[in-house]
Amino acid sequence: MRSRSFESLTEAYERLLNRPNPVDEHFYNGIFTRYRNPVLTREHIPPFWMYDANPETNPYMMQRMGVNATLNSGAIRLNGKYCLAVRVEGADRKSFFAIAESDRPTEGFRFRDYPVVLPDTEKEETNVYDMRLTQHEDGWIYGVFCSESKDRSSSDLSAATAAAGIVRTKDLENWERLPNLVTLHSPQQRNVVLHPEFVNGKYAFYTRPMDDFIETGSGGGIGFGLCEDITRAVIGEEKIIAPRRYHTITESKNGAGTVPIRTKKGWIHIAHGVRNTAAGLRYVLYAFATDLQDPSRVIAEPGGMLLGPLGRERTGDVSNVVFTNGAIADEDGKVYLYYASSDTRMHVAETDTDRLCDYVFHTPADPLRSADCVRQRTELIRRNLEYLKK
Ligand code: M1P
Repeated sequence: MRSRSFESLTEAYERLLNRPNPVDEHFYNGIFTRYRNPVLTREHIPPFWMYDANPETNPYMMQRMGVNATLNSGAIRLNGKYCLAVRVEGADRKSFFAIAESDRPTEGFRFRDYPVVLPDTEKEETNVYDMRLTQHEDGWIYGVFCSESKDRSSSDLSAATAAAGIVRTKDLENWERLPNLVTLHSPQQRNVVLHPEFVNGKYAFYTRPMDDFIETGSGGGIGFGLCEDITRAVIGEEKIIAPRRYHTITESKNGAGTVPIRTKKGWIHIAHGVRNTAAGLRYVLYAFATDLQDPSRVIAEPGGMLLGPLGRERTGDVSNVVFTNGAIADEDGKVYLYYASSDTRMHVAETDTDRLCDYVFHTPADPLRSADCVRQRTELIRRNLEYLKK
């Protein structure tokens, strides 16, 4: 094979970053717009993160440190830029965070020169991933992520424990690490999200209690808990606000996704739901709303999924998965939902708060039985046929 020059690799990378990302005109559902290209793939990783650029020490110009995937990203608008805290997975399976930013919400994302260097305070921690970025009313930007460690109490080599790591920053550059969240009644936690406002003067977290690393066990869904001091965050009671349910998209598990979006009608949450199939777990996104004064009170719960894996999104390292942990709501009402497909690459879907509210408050709830689903649909068809006759 012919070795390529570092310059030609850099040119290809720049071409990719400058590629426009048109709307996917083949997709329509009235709820959101899809874009034709992913916003981030492993091809968006700067060549100087992977290659030794010096031909004297790298005569074959080969990757010395490969990257496998760019996925589950927290999102925030900061200093006018759309910023993603991306989960980058190296060829060695370890994930880390890196900030990619753009002036435009749907294209042009470029990684900052260096990945995020988290203070290394949790000595047992093996892996970190899926950071949610919350611009909190206390003035800090918090990053809440999964901090994974080997479970040394088990003889199973793969046994691990998941906890919620917490960092804070003002600029996405300098990070202060706080102790991991302690939940007194749940052995493990993943998919923890910090609410952006104080609730009753306290920090409010959406949790996902779990008995085990993969199975949530007795953990019945998305929880909600309050803590006094985020610098030593401890949650006692976790109230389940969005339970998983038999024969729905959340039967196996669910988890909070984006930081809730404040709208006139309530907080809009975009979460993930998981069901089991003969082909393995299938992850889709769904939405619900909670009360503005009491964000632990669900006030609207549309049935079914908001967004599922489609076309090329359906295959990847963990196929049949879409996952979100970041959205940006702009002042003009537009909402950019950043989601990963099949644990491999990042996409964006565009909508706005009015549409999201219309979707959340006017989509019928899941009636939980086929017979009732047919009744719901028959009623829609009957109304339509009557209306269209006029
Ligand atoms: O592989 C799909 C997703 O699995 C996990 O989500 P959950 O905890 O709900 O099962 C997460 O590890 C996530 O990173 C991953 O995308």
